[in-house]
Amino acid sequence: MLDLTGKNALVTGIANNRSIAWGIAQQLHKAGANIGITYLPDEKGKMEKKVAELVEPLNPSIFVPCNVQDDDQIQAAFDSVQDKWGRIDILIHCLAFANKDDLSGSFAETSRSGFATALDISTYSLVKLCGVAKPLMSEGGSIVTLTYLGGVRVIPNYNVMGIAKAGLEMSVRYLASELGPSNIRVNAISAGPIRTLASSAVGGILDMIHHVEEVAPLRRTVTQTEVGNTAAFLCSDLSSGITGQVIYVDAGYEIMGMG
Ligand code: NAD
Ligand code: 0WE
Repeated sequence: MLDLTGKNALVTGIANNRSIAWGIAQQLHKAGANIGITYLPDEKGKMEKKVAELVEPLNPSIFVPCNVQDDDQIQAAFDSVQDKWGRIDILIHCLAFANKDDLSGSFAETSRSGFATALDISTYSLVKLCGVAKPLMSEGGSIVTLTYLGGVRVIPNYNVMGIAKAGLEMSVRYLASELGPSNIRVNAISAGPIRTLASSAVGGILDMIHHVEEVAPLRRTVTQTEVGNTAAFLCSDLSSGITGQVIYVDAGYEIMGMG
């Protein structure tokens, strides 16, 4: 049985009730994990209030700000993990960002700073969080990140995010190799397109979703809950032999040649 009782799980990337991270947090909670939440703070504290209300039913024992571009905030978040839990078993990395201008038009014209921002937030943050989490994963652990097919194939307009996801998937392999001897597993879930805050801000996402509904073997898209269930599996002992992998949760779309 899938059982996460007694496991401490830190979940990043919840912005609202459509976030993939919210689907994951709910399934981890259902499986019995203790939940800790980090959120991206804004100046007015609006995000803090919104996310706090949303996650209340999960009784999070940790609720801390963490902008992954700020090393001090990352350290403070893991200091509170150390204080409250003493140990962490599960880390969910479920965030990405590129400037909106860099998700359309010419990839060749991506600015140096836009490229750096996308890779800092979407790729380097996994490396950094793993480095800080490692000493706290004293009984082994499982780290899961979210990626997209645009890191392997050219998907129109995904542009610099494709390079960020390619780097993310390769980071998963290097991290899995390095943390494996400490019994820490690192895997990625490659989700099919889902309507979320991030994806809805992208022009043409609805057409893309309709395309997947026509072509994917299951003739539909996937839900946050389905991604959450796969994350729960990857965080549980049921997947104890799996590390360094990218698992597609995409209704089968990735296998198709005439996509
Ligand atoms: P979302 O907008 O709900 O989540 C993105 C999160 O990133 C937000 O919670 C936001 O606060 C956070 N974030 C952005 N910049 C940050 C920073 N500097 N520090 C900390 N947090 C920051 O959208 P989502 O679709 O749930 O995205 C979650 C993950 O899933 C991303 O990695 C995305 O690439 C991936 N993904 C999404 C889809 C999709 O179609 N929605 C498909 C495959 C993979
Ligand atoms: O990884 C993502 C979303 C990434 C994303 C989205 C935004 C929109 C708003 C990163 N940064 C931003 N910045 C913003 O200002 N997905 C997998 C969803 C997605 O995004 C696409 C897609 C799909 C699918 C962009 C172009 C084409 C397809």
